[in-house]
Amino acid sequence: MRALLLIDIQNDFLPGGSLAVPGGEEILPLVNTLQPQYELVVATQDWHPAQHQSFASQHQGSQPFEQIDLHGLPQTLWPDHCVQATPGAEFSADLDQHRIEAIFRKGTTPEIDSYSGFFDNGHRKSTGLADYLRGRGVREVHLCGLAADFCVNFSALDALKEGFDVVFLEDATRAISAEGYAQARQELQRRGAQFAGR
Ligand code: VGL
Ligand code: ZN
Repeated sequence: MRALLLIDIQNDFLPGGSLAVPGGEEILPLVNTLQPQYELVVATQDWHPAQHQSFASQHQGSQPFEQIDLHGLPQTLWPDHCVQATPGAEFSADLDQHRIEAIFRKGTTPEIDSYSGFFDNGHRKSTGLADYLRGRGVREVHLCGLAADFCVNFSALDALKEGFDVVFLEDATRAISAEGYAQARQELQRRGAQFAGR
């Protein structure tokens, strides 16, 4: 059984959003075409409290995209994005949502970021996604969405660690940084992810 994971296809990661991923909107037609090819479609949603400590606005004198140490973990500081119950946190109106059976929210704890849809960045708290997928009989996870070098990448890494076969749908994702994605891709390949669509 195969599942399609739609990672963070939210307004703030799309044109006009506060953390727009270059070309992010280009994936939407393909993502919508792909969905009926899967028995199960699941989405993740970045869902931060307004005071989330991954936001540069919460650190005096810091700018977005700076690197800091946050409670012992390396952290990129971001513009405020995907704040709970704001329009930026909503899924794109151009995303077909009718086949999404479950939505896993992440990034809700103010002190720790959560790129992966499975665990926070410290691997302390599970979202329950892996158990949900196993409960549904899923063996193979295909990933698409935003951003290739952050949330799609870390979700794919955790899916591999959880023992799923992983396919990274390259045409249906876009990266914040091309160099960051090139590095992430090598590591994913080394760990056994497959790449489809390029
Ligand atoms: C993401 C940075 C911060 C993502 C989420 O969805 O890739 N990136 N929060
Ligand atoms: Zn975030």
